[in-house]
Amino acid sequence: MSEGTVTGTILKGVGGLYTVYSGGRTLDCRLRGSIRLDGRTPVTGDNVTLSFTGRDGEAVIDALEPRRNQLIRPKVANVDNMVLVIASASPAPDLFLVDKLLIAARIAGIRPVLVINKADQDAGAAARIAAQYAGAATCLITRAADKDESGLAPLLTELDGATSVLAGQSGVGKSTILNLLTGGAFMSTGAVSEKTQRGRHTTRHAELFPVAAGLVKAPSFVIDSPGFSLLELADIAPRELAGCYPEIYEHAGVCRFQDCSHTGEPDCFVTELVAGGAFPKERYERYKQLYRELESREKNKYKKGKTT
Ligand SMILES: Nc1nc2c(ncn2[C@@H]2O[C@H](COP(=O)(O)OP(=O)(O)O)[C@@H](O)[C@H]2O)c(=O)[nH]1
Ligand SMILES: [Mg+2]
Ligand SMILES: [Zn+2]
Repeated sequence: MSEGTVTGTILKGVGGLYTVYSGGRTLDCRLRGSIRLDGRTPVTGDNVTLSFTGRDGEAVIDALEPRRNQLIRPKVANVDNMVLVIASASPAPDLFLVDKLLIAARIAGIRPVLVINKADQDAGAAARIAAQYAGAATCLITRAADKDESGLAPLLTELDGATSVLAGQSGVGKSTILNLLTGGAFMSTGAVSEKTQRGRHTTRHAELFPVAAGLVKAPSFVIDSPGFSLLELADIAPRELAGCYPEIYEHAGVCRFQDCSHTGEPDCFVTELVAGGAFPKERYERYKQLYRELESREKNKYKKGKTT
């Protein structure tokens, strides 16, 4: 890096104008020229090299660093954590949804964090869900509606120095959490774009928000996940499903059948894990159901391929 250049992270880009976070402040930036970026278009979350134009608060993007990963919706690069938020009681937690999001995170190579919010509603239920997912993700129990951010303390450690996508059903407290984390910056803009999302404008600019400086040690970013973009079961073959369950692949054993699907065949190590309590029964039951879902999807694909 030569003198006068700095690095930054793209918070959002609209019509060729990028808002870049660099050293605790935001800068308005344009691209130096697409040739220098190898024809690639920067996206939210990209790490960039900047040089200053001489005008206050303005800079030019000179280079784009390689991406570690990239999500499609929200369109954001270099994501470290997928924070799945559920409520302890209301809205009723959809554990199929949690399983599917955990699978999606695993496939995308993003660390999953399960946040069981609204612990004040039913602390016992929150603890039971955390126990059920202990082998699958980092599980945190929070109370985002507390007057200060103390109810979010366990989450702050996980977010520090990272870029995190929040996902989950509506009403679980995502906006409340994002608002606390960003010192209100999320509400002032996020609330507006959420409204347009329900209207005619279905696209929404992916925007990262810096976590308020006093809450974390290193620069940290959060982003909301709009709508139901992450709720579909990933397009994987049924046999790949077991590879998305740490409880299974971290305790890999031997089954009688080499091609065992772990859905009830005799002498299956997964059945033994369930019997011994290492793989919670409820999650295993949902595993079997998701396996069948993937299986019938595969069959339908084959049928379509044959007739057309
Ligand atoms: N009881 C309780 N209510 C909460 C908590 N966190 C958020 N809420 C409330 O739940 C409602 C939905 O929250 P919101 O942040 O809009 O959820 P979102 O739809 O996921 O963005 C609001 O009325 C919040 O005040 C919590 O920890 N406990
Ligand atoms: Mg919201
Ligand atoms: Zn098996």
